Amino acid sequence: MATLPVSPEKIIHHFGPHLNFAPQEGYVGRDEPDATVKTHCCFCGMQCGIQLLVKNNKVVGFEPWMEFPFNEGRLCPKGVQRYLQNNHPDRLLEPLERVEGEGFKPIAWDNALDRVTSEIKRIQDTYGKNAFALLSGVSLTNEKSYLMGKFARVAVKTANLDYNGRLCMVSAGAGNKKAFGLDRSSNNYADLEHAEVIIVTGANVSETFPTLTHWLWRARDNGAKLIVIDPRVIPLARTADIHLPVKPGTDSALYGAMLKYLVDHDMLDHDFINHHTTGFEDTIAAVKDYTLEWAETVTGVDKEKIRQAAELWGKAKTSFLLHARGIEHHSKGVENVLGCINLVLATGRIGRPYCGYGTITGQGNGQGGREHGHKCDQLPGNRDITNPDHRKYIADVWGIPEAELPGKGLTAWELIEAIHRGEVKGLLSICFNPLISLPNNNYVREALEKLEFYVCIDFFLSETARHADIVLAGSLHEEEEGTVTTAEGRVVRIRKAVNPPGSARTDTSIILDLAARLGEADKFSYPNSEAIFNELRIASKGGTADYYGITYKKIEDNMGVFWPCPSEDHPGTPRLWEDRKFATPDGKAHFNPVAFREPSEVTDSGYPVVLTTGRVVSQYLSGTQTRRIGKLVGIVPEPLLEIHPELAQRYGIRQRETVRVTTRRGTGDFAANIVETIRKDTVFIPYHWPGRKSANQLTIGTLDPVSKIPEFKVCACRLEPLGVFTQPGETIAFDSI
Ligand SMILES: Nc1nc2c(c(=O)[nH]1)N[C@H]1C(S)=C(S)[C@@H](COP(=O)(O)OP(=O)(O)OC[C@H]3O[C@@H](n4cnc5c(=O)[nH]c(N)nc54)[C@H](O)[C@@H]3O)O[C@H]1N2
Ligand SMILES: Nc1nc2c(c(=O)[nH]1)N[C@H]1C(S)=C(S)[C@@H](COP(=O)(O)OP(=O)(O)OC[C@H]3O[C@@H](n4cnc5c(=O)[nH]c(N)nc54)[C@H](O)[C@@H]3O)O[C@H]1N2
Ligand code: SF4
Ligand SMILES: [Mo]
Repeated sequence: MATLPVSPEKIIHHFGPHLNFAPQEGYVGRDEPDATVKTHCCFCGMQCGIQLLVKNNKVVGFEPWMEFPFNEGRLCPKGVQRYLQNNHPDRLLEPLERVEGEGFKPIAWDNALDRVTSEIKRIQDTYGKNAFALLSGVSLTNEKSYLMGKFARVAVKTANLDYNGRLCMVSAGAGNKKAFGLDRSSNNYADLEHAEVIIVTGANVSETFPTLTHWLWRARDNGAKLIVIDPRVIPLARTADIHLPVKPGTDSALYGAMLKYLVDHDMLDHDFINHHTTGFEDTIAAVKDYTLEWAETVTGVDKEKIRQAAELWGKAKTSFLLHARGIEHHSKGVENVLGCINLVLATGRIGRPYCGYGTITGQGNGQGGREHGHKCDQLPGNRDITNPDHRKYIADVWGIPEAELPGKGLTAWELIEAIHRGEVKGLLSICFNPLISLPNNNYVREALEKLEFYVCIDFFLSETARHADIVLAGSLHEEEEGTVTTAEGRVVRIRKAVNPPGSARTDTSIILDLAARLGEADKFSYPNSEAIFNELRIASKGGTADYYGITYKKIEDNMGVFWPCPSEDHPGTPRLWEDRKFATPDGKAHFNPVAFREPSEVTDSGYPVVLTTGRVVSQYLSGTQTRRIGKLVGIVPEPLLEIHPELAQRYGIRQRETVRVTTRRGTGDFAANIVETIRKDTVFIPYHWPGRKSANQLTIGTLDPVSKIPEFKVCACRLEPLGVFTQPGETIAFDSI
């Protein structure tokens, strides 16, 4: 096959087929690779297609995969650099054991795995089955996510398994299930192209889903109006028709006022509301007092701008509403999501060409990983672990009596609290770095230190892994076969390009080995990842997330298949709800009343400034992977405190001055970046860094009562300039290559 020799430097942020550079034939100045492997980026939920170049069992570079329909070869700065991990000098090449007073020492695999199983048994014999907990993550493939759910319930026999999606998509998932009975974007993103009006709320798309901007620009080229709702003038907002700089924690008031405006001006799809929904009357009753004036006082957004936004939305014939963590990371995350869905249902613009709604899933397999049972309340196929029929079906697939299937366990943050209370004594984590990612990380560190035994499976020594008794050297995305499900709901193939380096092992083989040592070899013997997928297909059959009709071959032949796909002759479902039959028991979409309530911590004289947290384009999540890649470190070397000039002046803060930020949980020091693109009452800190640079020293552990997501997006802080100045790049204190 002819391949384009493209060096990383040549791939720029939004390069498209029209970009004018002349590729040379062959691999000038480079060796011919042994193989070119079509797979997907390991990072965000876009799961851009990419080709990895392999030489001598090492990933040595990449090329765009032009034919993959979502990104058509485009990649963002992280995608361009991701190939540098496999060969990285920090890769864990063998298991490690902590030796008191000496630090980590290499240990043989057999000894490491025996120690893990004997500690699981000791802790469970002494304190009960649920005293051993597991934390999993959705950078893992569907196969591994499914396997972790089965491993916890069938091999470890504990109820306590949860996952890092608890910090991510659960508010959206809970809201979608309430409203639609199913949790997926209603349309694929090609339906953005001819949407007349697009609302993007709480999603910094240009930095967090850069290749999605292409579809937004295509819509703009076709005349779409864009409404951006964000406390910051994010890059996307600079060209928006309307930007609503909402005060963090007040979105539900904004959506309520917009809904009232639609009702008062009869901008409603009565036919859709009457025939295909329930709950409309109660929902509008809840917002009857939400005038534009009231909304302005609560949200801090000019009432005329709210009116304009409601007017645009109300009059559109086609539209798309997208949101992400900006509205979901709240103690009322589910209510915010439902507020958005109410606006969509009121206008009936869903599940038709160019009429869609969806949360933008964050992690690589954030979609598939939230369907196949490594959540504390869930079984595969997005089944409910408390539903007797669902339990029976999965118990049969797994070959165990239903009574042996554990019940609902604790969520991620509740597990940390249970460790503090002494109820959970042992922990296995895979693909999760809670010490950076959970709120109030001083409290998390104390919990890790209280554990009698902690084992971590990772390919780098993450900050959390440093607290482990045993670290098992696992595998990267490109070291195992599997599937993931993109933010659109498209199931795609992850291809193995290389073997894990040194004596590192695939995650799957580690889990299967542990299951065998726990005496369950017969239930955990799969010849390959495809065999796990084939069991997952059966386990998901008849569930709302039905993958039964999807096979590896079908995915490969079609470059992906959209679930639900209930039979092998079914083509998959890029657009949901075209038949107007929703997945709720009554087949209707459900309006849900949303009354505004304050965030869990509001500003006062002691803590007068709103703190919100999020991301930058060049770093990924807890940074374990991206803080090790020099070129990415160089783009944003350290977390900066974004602050408006007027607020900075009030505290005498100057550009690049180190500012001490204090909340009721902790303090951190951050260099100031004085910008006019943020509200005057709010500061923003990206959270990808550890130690004194960690935003999560400051954040609050209050949970949404339904989804149990922490309130990362709003708490109260105070600011103190320290009189110390740094220049960009001066404080780099992290390993890079
Ligand atoms: N570069 C990069 N890309 C990523 C990731 C990454 O770490 N780095 N992570 C991936 C993952 S797992 C996720 S979940 C996604 C997250 O993607 P996003 O949700 O887009 O990212 P965030 O920066 O967390 O938050 C988005 C925006 O919410 C705004 N915001 C804060 N408070 C509020 C509020 O109360 N209301 C509203 N309307 N907006 C508010 C912030 O100003 C911010 O611009 O990104 C994915 N992509
Ligand atoms: N303040 C604040 N905190 C936040 C957020 C915020 O906006 N603000 N966002 C939250 C969100 S949305 C998210 S998703 C979480 C993410 O939080 P985490 O899930 O803790 O973040 P990751 O960096 O993905 O951690 C995954 C770890 O698993 C490893 N890993 C990755 N892939 C694999 C794999 O395939 N196999 C194995 N064995 N290991 C793997 C990585 O090296 C890393 O150490 O953070 C949350 N925390
Ligand atoms: S947009 Fe997401 S999936 Fe695509 S290259 Fe960037 S990080 Fe990777
Ligand atoms: Mo996330």
